[in-house]
Amino acid sequence: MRLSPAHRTAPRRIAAAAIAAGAVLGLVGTSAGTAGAATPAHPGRPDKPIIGGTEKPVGAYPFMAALLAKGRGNPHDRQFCGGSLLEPGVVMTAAHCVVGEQPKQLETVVGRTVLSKKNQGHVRNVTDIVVHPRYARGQEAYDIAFLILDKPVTGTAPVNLPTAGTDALIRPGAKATVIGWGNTDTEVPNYPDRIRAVDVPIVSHIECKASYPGYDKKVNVCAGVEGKDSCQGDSGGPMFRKLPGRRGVYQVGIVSYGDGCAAQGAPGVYTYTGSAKLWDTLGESAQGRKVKRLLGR
Ligand code: 4AZ
Repeated sequence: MRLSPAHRTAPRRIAAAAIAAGAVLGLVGTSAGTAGAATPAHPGRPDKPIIGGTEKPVGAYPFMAALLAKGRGNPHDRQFCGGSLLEPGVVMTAAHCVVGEQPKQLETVVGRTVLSKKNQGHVRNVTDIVVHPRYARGQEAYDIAFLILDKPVTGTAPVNLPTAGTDALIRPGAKATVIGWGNTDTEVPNYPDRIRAVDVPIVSHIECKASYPGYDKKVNVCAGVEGKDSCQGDSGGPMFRKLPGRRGVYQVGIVSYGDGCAAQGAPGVYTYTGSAKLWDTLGESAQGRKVKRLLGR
């Protein structure tokens, strides 16, 4: 689901809560209004600012995944969330993207840049969806889930995760990057076919809690500034940092929610992937323990 009608009519509402109701169903079920956001009617304005970002060349983010509703239409119209390759057989995304969905309803494509280009990247079926055991619909925290793929994606370097419990990577003011095929326009729905990226500053927990009462600093991190943010359709995708002298990038966040997009005083909220509590509590379910073993955590 891209732009929820609830979001359009009630801009102060937290977007993720609205989305939790039917991430995929909005696209798979009927051709409801929400799916129309990415129909051929979308004008495509590549020069417009994700919000405030730029287009990226093919191959720039090999670990990036798109979540697609299974079907025969153009993948651009079927994309509803982002994700990232964590292991050859595991894609990480947001819980609100996939909660309540059946693996058969989705597929994922890893390493594609232009959604409509079917020859780009690696398409995989999903055999299992593992939602964090503490994620509760209608609430915001623990917004993380894992897709188990039918076949591993080999020859692609997965994204790195921070060592759990080391918060050095989320120092306020540090520069991170968020990528996706989400809405690029704060006024009208505009979903790009080519991936976009924007650099966003990490925002302090204090500032973030002031904007969002449901914010949990143990498992969340905020980023963004007026004009630069993730938006609808970017959910589940990665926010990451490039570290000097280190190969690859480190994913510090998963796009989770926000109050609108790119507005002053309303940074984007991310699931914090370096959170010790997030990974510890994943072990509270049998499925979560399985994922931890798969990831060697
Ligand atoms: C969403 O609804 C969404 N500005 C994603 C990111 C943000 C807001 C909403 C952050 O998917």
